Amino acid sequence: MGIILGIAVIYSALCFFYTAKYIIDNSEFSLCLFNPIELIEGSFDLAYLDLSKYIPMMIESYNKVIVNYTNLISEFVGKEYAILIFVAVGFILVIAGCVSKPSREFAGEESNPQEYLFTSRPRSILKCIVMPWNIFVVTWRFKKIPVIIPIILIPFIIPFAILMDIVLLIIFLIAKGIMGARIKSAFSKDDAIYKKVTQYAVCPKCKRNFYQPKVKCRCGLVIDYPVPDVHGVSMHTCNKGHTIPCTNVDGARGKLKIVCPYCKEEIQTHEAKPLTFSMVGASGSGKTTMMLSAVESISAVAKSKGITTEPVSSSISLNIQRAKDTVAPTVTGELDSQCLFIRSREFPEKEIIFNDISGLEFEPDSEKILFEEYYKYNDGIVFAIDPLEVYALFNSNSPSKASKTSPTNTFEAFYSMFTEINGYGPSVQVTVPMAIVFTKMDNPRVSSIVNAESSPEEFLNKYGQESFVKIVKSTFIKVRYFTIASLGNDISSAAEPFKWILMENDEDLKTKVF
Ligand SMILES: Nc1nc2c(ncn2[C@@H]2O[C@H](COP(=O)(O)OP(=O)(O)O)[C@@H](O)[C@H]2O)c(=O)[nH]1
Ligand SMILES: [Mg+2]
Ligand SMILES: [Zn+2]
Ligand SMILES: [Zn+2]
Repeated sequence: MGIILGIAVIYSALCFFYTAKYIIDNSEFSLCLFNPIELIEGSFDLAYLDLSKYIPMMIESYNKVIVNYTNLISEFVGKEYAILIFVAVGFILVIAGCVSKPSREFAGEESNPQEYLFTSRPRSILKCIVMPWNIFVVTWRFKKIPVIIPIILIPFIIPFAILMDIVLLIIFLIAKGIMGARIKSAFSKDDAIYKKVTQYAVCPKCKRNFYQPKVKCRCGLVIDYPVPDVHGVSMHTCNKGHTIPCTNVDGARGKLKIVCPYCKEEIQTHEAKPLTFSMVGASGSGKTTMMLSAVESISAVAKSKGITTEPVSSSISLNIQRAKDTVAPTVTGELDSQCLFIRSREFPEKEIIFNDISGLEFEPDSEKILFEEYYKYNDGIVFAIDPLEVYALFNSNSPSKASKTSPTNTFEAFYSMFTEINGYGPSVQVTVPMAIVFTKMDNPRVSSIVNAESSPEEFLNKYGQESFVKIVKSTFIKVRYFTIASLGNDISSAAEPFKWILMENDEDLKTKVF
């Protein structure tokens, strides 16, 4: 805005200068336009167009009108200075209008409180045309009565306001074109990077998934995710005047305070590509312990390669990882997903999200929306099985045996919700990787019964879970069985199911981390 207005003010000031000269020389008014072409060949003194040569009738009648004003003071200062004083006052009122507050009103709506660019605010052309006349708005807003002053002086405001309008409009339209092109190219560049590096964002609180979140300014105003647009090309400004980066050059935008557009909670996304695991399995099957050991083990591997991992949720913090053998069972109502950021100089940041609620530990009805999101956006499913439970169930003589939790029951409950939410038909082939994990292998009793069979599948077949093995195989294209220990001397196996899923989903992690 400053540049556009600056050029317009300088040009009209030059016009005023020639006009003033004309008035003093001729004791008469004529509007003289500065003509820079004349400057090249002629002298500075003559570099103007005298409008009385082109529209003599108009200038003549104009002089008849203003004589009523100038006569009031011409007795005291002489005719030429009387005209000059009035014309100068008119010129000053026009300039004052242009730089006044109403001309600098760019605030965005309440729903997105950030300032517009001068060239992109709503009805910007109209607002540009109104600028030289804004002295009326200013005086009216001030105390209403003072608006009489510009109304009385209107004959002196009109010539320079019209001149200013024409000059402003020409420069404005050129600037609008240039800004439009700059916004377009900056936006497509930024959007291409975002689509490639980040893809989308996930809320660990409400599990919903969206292209871009909202951003909270340091003053508390919540604005749309800043991207190069009508609010700015590299910086945006909130309605209270704070600047906010609108590209992720040097990771600036990734450091902003993020707000979920749905639940409005403050979250972290860092412009990191989210990779989401959903943990499935009966209560006590070892999901939470496996997740903690996996985080610990992945962090150790990453560290040895100069990669930083940052667990942001308290439930997977370092202290909890260390005390995992005493971890409290997942409590109903504690629904936040766990997030871990992975940073390296070699690749863009990644966000690993663990959805550690089996879904079966809750009434699906009361948490329906949550689970809809939970099972919709998945990069992999980790299905935990406690082999000892399978074994005990098979050897049990209890008459209520059929209703006890078995991998088949758990899988069926999960599968019906999973297919319903995703709208899959009965014969669908799911491409999401499915890791089936036998936990607690550090326990000698567990490892002896499992290792007695040739493979985990054989174990399940032998102990009454053939149907589970079959449905999983027919539904999921990518299935892999793992046997892990989350406690004991060596917990590195706990990371294997997660590594497999990460490698299936992300080139950077596949080639640079594992
Ligand atoms: N020995 C051993 N115990 C485990 C292992 N994984 C889990 N547990 C124990 O099994 C119980 C249930 O584990 P938890 O992770 O809370 O299961 P969740 O309900 O599926 O999250 C806890 O007492 C854990 O200490 C393991 O790999 N080895
Ligand atoms: Mg748990
Ligand atoms: Zn949310
Ligand atoms: Zn602000």
